[in-house]
Amino acid sequence: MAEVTHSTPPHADEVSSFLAGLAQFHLGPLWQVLGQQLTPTPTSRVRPHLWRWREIRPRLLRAGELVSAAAAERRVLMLLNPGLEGQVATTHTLYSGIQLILPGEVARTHRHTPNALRFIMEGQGAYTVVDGEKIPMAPGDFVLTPNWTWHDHGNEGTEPVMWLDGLDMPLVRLLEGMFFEPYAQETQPLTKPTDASTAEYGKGGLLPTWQRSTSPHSPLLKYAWREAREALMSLGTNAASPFDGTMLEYVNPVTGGPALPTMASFLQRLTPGQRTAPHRHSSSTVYLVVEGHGCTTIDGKAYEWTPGDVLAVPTWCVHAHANLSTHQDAILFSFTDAPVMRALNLYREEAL
Ligand code: 1HN
Repeated sequence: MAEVTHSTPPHADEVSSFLAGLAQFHLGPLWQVLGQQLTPTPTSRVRPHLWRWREIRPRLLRAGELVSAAAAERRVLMLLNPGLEGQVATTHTLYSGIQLILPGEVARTHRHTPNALRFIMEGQGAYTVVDGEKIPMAPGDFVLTPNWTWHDHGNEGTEPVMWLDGLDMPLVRLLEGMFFEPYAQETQPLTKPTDASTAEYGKGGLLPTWQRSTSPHSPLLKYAWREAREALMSLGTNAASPFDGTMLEYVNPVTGGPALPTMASFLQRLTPGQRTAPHRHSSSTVYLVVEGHGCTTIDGKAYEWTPGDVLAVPTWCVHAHANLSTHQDAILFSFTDAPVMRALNLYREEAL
């Protein structure tokens, strides 16, 4: 290659006409964008946001009057992040919504590559079926429908049932890994005993010797509320995390890892008056308030919550929780994209 030398500096108009001629070849000068790309810390368009149950619930019930489950495929009000206009996303990686199924309704069978989780908020009598296993669902239960498992829902009770859905759909779309398939019939045959995964993998650390799941998701598909709450409340609170209080993870009982390969899920307790220390991490979080009354401060702004409220915390935002009650515990359910960040060596956490 010939050596390039500048005897005279280039004229500004020479540079700008050079730059203007690049776009037609789909070329661009990196030196103009490097500062925006290599930010010292993550920059997110996601905004902290609180969705209030008293605003969601009546609108979801109204949707139940106006739209049938059959017409909707799934009757859900999406929790749309105000910083991500036009996107179906609660954070940049996580989607969440509140689903309603009325007595007698069926939400037909399908499968897709996004992983889904559910936390039941209200109502008895609903069930989900995952790959031929019927799973009755009651308030507080945490239920998985992992990547590519056939699933449908029904309500055999007498009251509306509502739950929080959490999916890794924005991440799957970014990665262009979306596949979806409807089942040929509305419902799938029941090929396993009811709650089979609880019988096999949900009995307190006792696992079958003749089989051991090697799947990338938890083989336990339901974590029942009674056991989860009891596990949380039976722990002492002295040694708890300064940042999270007493916090338990819903883990894969075989590996001890996250219940789903892309999403980690947690239940945490804040004792009356407890205030956690501020921290931040390179994972985004969706919180659901299960019990109590408190407040989460995110980058200096306070979000006050009561049961049923949902809170989105963007990545790398400083946050701290406070239980504002003097006599009642607060319990938060949450899910995050931390497993993805850890797998890619992008996870960081910082105390402030
Ligand atoms: C889905 O399949 C369900 O099965 C709920 O209940 C919410 C949101 C986006 C894409 C698929 C369900 C969903 C979803």
